[in-house]
Amino acid sequence: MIKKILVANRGEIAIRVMRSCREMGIKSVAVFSEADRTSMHVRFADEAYFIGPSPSNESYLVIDKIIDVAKRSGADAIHPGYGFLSENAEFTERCKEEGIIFIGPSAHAINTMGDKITARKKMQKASVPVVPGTTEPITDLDDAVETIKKIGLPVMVKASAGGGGKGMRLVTEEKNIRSSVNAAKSEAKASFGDDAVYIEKYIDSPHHIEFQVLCDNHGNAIHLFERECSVQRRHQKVVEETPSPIMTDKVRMEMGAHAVAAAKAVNYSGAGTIEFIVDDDLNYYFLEMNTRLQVEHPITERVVGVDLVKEQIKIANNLPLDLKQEDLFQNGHAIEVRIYAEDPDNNFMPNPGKIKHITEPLGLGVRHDGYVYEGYEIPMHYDPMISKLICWAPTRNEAIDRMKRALYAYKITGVKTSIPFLHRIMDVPAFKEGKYNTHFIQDNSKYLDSTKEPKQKVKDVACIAAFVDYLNKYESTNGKSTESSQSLKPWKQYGRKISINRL
Ligand code: MV4
Repeated sequence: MIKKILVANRGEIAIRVMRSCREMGIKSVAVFSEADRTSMHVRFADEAYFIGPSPSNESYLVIDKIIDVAKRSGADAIHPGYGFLSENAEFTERCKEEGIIFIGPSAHAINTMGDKITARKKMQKASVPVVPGTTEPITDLDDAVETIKKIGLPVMVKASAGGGGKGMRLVTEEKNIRSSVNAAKSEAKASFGDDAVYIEKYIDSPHHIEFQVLCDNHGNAIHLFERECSVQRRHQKVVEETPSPIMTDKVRMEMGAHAVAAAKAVNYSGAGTIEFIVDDDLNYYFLEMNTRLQVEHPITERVVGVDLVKEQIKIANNLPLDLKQEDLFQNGHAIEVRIYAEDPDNNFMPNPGKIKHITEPLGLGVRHDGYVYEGYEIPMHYDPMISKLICWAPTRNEAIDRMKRALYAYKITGVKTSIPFLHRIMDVPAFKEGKYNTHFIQDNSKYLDSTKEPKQKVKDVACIAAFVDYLNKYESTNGKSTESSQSLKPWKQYGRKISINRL
């Protein structure tokens, strides 16, 4: 049985993993770079080891360094979190060679799902619906033109080694086919060292809905229902919720069964996510599989009542799943928002810096997974995500109200954050009605773009002008009350007339 886990990550996810370790009586080992000397995950762990310079390719991404710390600390297993080495097949192989348990799937599963053309073939064989398109790399431009005419425009040209929005091109006109395929190929070659591209029919205004799966090493596989992740900005998720507002019980059960079949097709082990794109008529298509624990896993944990990290560790210990599909159900509604150190009023520019003050929201139904503290300086070397706020309530409307309450109570100064933007999302009619797709943010800029309402400085000036105007009137009457000022003292009257917050 695993007694000590090296957490090959930083930030909120490192802490999240260590929390489950502690509950299970497992010791945790942190690794940290130069920029992370004062990071919270270092204090949270039972032991911590320095692994070099701040850039991740000189620290968190260096396989030899991670393996070396695992050996020196006597860790039996490595949890990779998300990002960094979490979907690196070479790393999982190295762990195996060194006799260290990698908490995650095999290199085979990572490689098969990592190559989108191979994954599409596998899914077709397993009768999982994929987007209509090609299952072989495009080698001949004339063939490409023929295929596209058959599928019908518009189409997407995608890099086989891509994913998460990288290396994609939309083709809307026949005359652009050749140049788009060529451009996609050279882009794919430059980004991934692999110029294989394939073609899919373009699904307009889709939903992004994903299913959480858990698979043990004894052939048992279950799904833990869906997460609706359509609120995205430049392929970055901003809000996630479960259940999906558009899902029906019938489609949910079908998609869940396909998600389990998809995972089984690659002999999956551990926690994984099957992504689908879904149109407004609830036609759904496999898009890709994420072979790791995901950022948005807490909403599933809250609604299904399962600690996913604990399950990952039990599976890594070769224990059979004790959860049964028929015993699982979705209880209530959970929403997660991601808080970034970014300025939403300045094109989401990263805003690293020192946290002057932080008050984290608390109370019924609120979970806050973070890592920053007062005086902490957010390094510029890593993802600017500060924390995740997860709210649960019996119904979706109550969960939204609770999220608004928690966002209102969440105070951070020193760095700009996306909190005001997230608050605005909760008030967008289409979000409240649950009628949104992946175009939500661009479609609702009139509600979301703060530059369309007066800036705080303008409000301040308006306030001062109103006060000066008042003083002028007061002084012109020699301190005697006028009709409008009546008998109130100036400050009192000012206070009643003008509430800064209401301006
Ligand atoms: C698509 C698509 C429409 N049709 N594929 C973007 C991320 C990557 N995982 C796949 N993506 C898309 N693939 C076809 N055939 C639209 C998108 C897409 C998208 C998908 C999920 C969530 C947000 C998105 C935003 C823009 C485009």
